[in-house]
Amino acid sequence: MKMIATLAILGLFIGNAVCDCPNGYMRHDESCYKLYASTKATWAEAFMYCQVFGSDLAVIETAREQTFLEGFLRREFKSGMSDGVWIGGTDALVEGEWQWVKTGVSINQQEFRHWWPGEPNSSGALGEDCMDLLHHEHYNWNDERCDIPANFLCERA
Ligand SMILES: *[C@@H]1O[C@H](CO)[C@@H](O)[C@H](O)[C@H]1NC(C)=O
Ligand SMILES: [Ca+2]
Ligand SMILES: [Ca+2]
Ligand SMILES: [Ca+2]
Repeated sequence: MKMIATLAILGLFIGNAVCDCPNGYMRHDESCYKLYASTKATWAEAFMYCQVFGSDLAVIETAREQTFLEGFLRREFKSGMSDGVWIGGTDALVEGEWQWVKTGVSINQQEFRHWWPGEPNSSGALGEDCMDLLHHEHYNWNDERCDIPANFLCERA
């Protein structure tokens, strides 16, 4: 009996260790997410912020993850936040060849892609090489100028 109780407690402990995210993160499936809603940074700064805290700019690989993040960001949105929220895609190395920086995986070849209609549009004279989720485009994917200060979304395992 005592043995079983010990095992049960141990199981609970291990179970929690697997399921818990660090304080301030939101769990979904195998990932923990943190939206930096009151810090605005360029894409490169946001990339570094995430790394400092043991995470990466978010990588969206499935429709399920996209749907969760749309709901999460919609709930968290409040006035004062930037329209766009940085995530971890860029085509800064080769124009038009989008990749997730964390993994180096080609976004163009990923089965799941979720660009807003008309995006990426490389708008403006300077073009747009960094990926964000725009509130006014329902958190679908957009290419944005990398030097714009915006809120950002980090993800960790
Ligand atoms: C191009 O993308 C920008 C955001 O990066 C958006 O604000 C703009 O409306 C888009 N332009 C067109 C014509 O879709
Ligand atoms: Ca992910
Ligand atoms: Ca581009
Ligand atoms: Ca764009």
